[in-house]
Amino acid sequence: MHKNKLLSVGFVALLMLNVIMLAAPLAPVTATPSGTYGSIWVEPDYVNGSLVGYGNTFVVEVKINISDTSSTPPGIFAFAYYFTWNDTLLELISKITYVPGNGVWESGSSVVADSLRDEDGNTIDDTHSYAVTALGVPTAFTGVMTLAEYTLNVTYGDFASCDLTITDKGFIFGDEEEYPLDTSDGVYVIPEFPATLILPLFVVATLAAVVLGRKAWLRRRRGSFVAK
Ligand SMILES: [Ca+2]
Repeated sequence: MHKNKLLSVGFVALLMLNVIMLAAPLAPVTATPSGTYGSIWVEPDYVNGSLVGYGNTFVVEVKINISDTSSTPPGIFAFAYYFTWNDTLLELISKITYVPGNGVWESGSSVVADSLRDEDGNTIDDTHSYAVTALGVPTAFTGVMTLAEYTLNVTYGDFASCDLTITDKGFIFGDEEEYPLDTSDGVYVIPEFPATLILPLFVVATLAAVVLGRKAWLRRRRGSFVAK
């Protein structure tokens, strides 16, 4: 009996662990990247292709955080970057691009580059080149903003991964000089064992253990009753 009670306590603990895992957030909240002069990054930084599913789309953003400190020229007048994906795993469906607004770059801006490129030479686009410069002598941009949103389609269903790569092609600051931003790529992954199945399988295994444990206990009870 004591052994059965211990087993029951174990099963309850497993069930409680299931509840805790279901309630826990799946990803930690990360702080906005900074960098010496600023940063450019992909958000979210991790995309699980299994969760998206073959033939479905997901959206990632390219964001910047331009520092405004006394040790650096305040803000940017122009920017240029490449965003690159693996064209055998993903297909770009659409993109939305932005320029700094909200009281900066008052004289408008000129889009220098907004083109899709085939950088690896397989005739399929794998890179977006985006560059914008302010006109006149405007207020330089500092702070956080989204430069572009990319909608990508999952075109390969097996285990695979690739970087969603950012290449800094030049951020021109208030003194007309180019300073490097900290860059942070995103990662796209179809895991070998889909993470989506881990939790349901754990729940099923726990329930199966409870049922089997109960049956074994009943068999022993019946056995001792017959023996009497
Ligand atoms: Ca290509």
